[in-house]
Amino acid sequence: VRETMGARIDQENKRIVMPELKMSDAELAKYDRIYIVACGTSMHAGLVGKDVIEKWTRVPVEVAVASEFRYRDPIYTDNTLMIVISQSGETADTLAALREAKKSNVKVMAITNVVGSSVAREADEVIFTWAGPEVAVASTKAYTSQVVALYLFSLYLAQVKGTLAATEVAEVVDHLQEIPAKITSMLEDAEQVRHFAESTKGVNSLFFIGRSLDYAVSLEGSLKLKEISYIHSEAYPAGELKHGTLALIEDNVPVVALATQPDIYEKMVSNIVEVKARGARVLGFAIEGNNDLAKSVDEVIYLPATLPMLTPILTVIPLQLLSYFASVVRGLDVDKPRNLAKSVTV
Ligand code: F1P
Repeated sequence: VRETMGARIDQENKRIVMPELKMSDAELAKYDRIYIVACGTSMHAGLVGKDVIEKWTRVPVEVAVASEFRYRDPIYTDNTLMIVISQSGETADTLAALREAKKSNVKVMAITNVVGSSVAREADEVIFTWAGPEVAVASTKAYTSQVVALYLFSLYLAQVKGTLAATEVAEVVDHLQEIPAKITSMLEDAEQVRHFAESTKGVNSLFFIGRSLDYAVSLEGSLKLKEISYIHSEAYPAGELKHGTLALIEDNVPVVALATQPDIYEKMVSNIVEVKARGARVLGFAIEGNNDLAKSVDEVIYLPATLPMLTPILTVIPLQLLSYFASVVRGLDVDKPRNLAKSVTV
């Protein structure tokens, strides 16, 4: 959590401040409907943001793919806020959606990495992520920092609307501050992910399953795999498998099953049992201290414990590493994926 981020932690009071916000808190508090519009990885960050904003502020959020949103006739009310997310700030579809919204006088807040970008200039409000230059084409740290920005914004909105108590905000802040050390330890201990990735060498299709926040993150895991490893993959809401897609699970199909959310853990296990019964080879993700998941899967990646709402920031790390190693093992250039531009400006 950068000191310079548009939404940041006030260490002393364990709350969030947004010193660069131009609108008043009273104006922010009146928004009761949010559209999050973005492309690719940034859209996936938005999906995590949706769950978090709705949980902490009770404001309904719709996440839309920018390339579709620009052709819609969105229903804007006086109290609609649009959040556009774009690492580069130059993605054509995202920019087009922003411009359409501006024509209807909708307040637009941008989450972007690039100061001076079109999105930053044209939005009414900006949260800069200060993630540094994206050296590789595929977004990785951009995702993490966008998700963090969304957590901070959600907490700020919850403070302003009074939907979370100061003690609840302080608890999240404490956990957020422990995240960087946890990510470091996960990056240092990547052997198991490498091993699983190597075992996918001859494989041409892979599934990710999860529920709730785990499903949102699994979409990003699946996109990374397509982008840099060129492996067909699908992220599926685990409970939806039984409505047809289960037919594609057969002997040795790798399935990455995210089971980090305690309230729906049992339901996830029953979905894992279903795919195992059809011969899938399952890599499970569980929170440290959960000794149960190992009974139902082939291998387990343990994630450091944090608040369940914050796990997406951690879960995405081994998912990104999985794509990285799957790409390396296939002899591909991870930094220059085919058919992908750093910013898609057409
Ligand atoms: C959106 C995006 C990235 C993807 C690639 C192409 O970019 O789809 O998620 O990794 O870089 O563009 P942006 O709007 O976040 O810059």
